[in-house]
Amino acid sequence: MIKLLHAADFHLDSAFSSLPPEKAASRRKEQRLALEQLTALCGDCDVVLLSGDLFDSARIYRDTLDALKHFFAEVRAEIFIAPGNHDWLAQGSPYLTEDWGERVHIFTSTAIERIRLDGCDIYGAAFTAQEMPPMLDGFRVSDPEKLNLMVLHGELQANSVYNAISADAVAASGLDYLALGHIHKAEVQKLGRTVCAWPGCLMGRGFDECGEKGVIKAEIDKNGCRTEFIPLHTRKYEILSVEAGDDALASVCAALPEQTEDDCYRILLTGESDAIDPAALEASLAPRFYSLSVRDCTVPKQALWAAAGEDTLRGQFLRNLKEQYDAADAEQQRRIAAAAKLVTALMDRREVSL
Ligand SMILES: [Mn+2]
Repeated sequence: MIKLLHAADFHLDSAFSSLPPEKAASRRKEQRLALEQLTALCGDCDVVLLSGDLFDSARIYRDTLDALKHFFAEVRAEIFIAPGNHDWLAQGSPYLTEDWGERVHIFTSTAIERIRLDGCDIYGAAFTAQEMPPMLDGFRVSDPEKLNLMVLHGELQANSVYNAISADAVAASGLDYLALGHIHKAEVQKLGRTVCAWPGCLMGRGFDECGEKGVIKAEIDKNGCRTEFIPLHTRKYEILSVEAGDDALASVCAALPEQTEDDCYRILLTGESDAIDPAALEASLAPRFYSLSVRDCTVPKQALWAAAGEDTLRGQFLRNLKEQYDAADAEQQRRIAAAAKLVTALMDRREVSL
């Protein structure tokens, strides 16, 4: 049985161009610090598979190379890297110019190569350009009796310019585990008898990378594979939709989970409301977040009883309700107003959120 850690898409030294320079620099520092969490997770692993895009571009700070080397030096497992479309293997790439240590194996060819370990064969290949044609088509493992793992960057999407991988090619490969990168959301699928997985990116960098981010740990033998997603403690990006109601601040506070101080939130105010002031809300809520933006997506309240004077079914219905409304206490009024809103929305064939 082999224990492995599978990670990808670190995108170290991302520009974070939407942030002011000091905040962008501190986010890059956080990326380096996230590597320290990996060291502990690799403690009981035999093999570490890193499926590309470890660097966001060819512009890499020395601090980042040192942090990555430090991580590799601390890990006792054998480490395998398949460069991807952001860290493709070009002349001058740190994959070629730096000394990464004995246990770090970096695939350098676009043709799939094999590295033999006791008990398992590890296959892999490298992007040598930003775009790559399908690399897995026609591949078969050399020794089906052994445990066969592969590390590769690419996506399961026909016509992708980033090493389009077909389900048929995976199913025919004879691999036990295909460790992929490129998709920034964790996903595990079984294609034929091959477990095919993306761990997602190491940490969120924007609102297109929401939720928890982390790595996959797996235990594999010829009888099967058990995978587990392990989230890292990094800043999260979340988008939260909140029905604004009459008191948007109270509605947001009621909808928030605990402990959002380290996270980046975008709050979308929805429903019908009057006089939302997103800037004022942002100012009063800001201390609860690392960063916050509030967007007003509400529609103006329609004057609820405006059509009560009409000589129509709608008018009759609203007049009846308005009589009850005027005689009711506050709680009943809330319910009667909700009923009036709901029915008039249905009459207008508008979408209703309850
Ligand atoms: Mn990629």
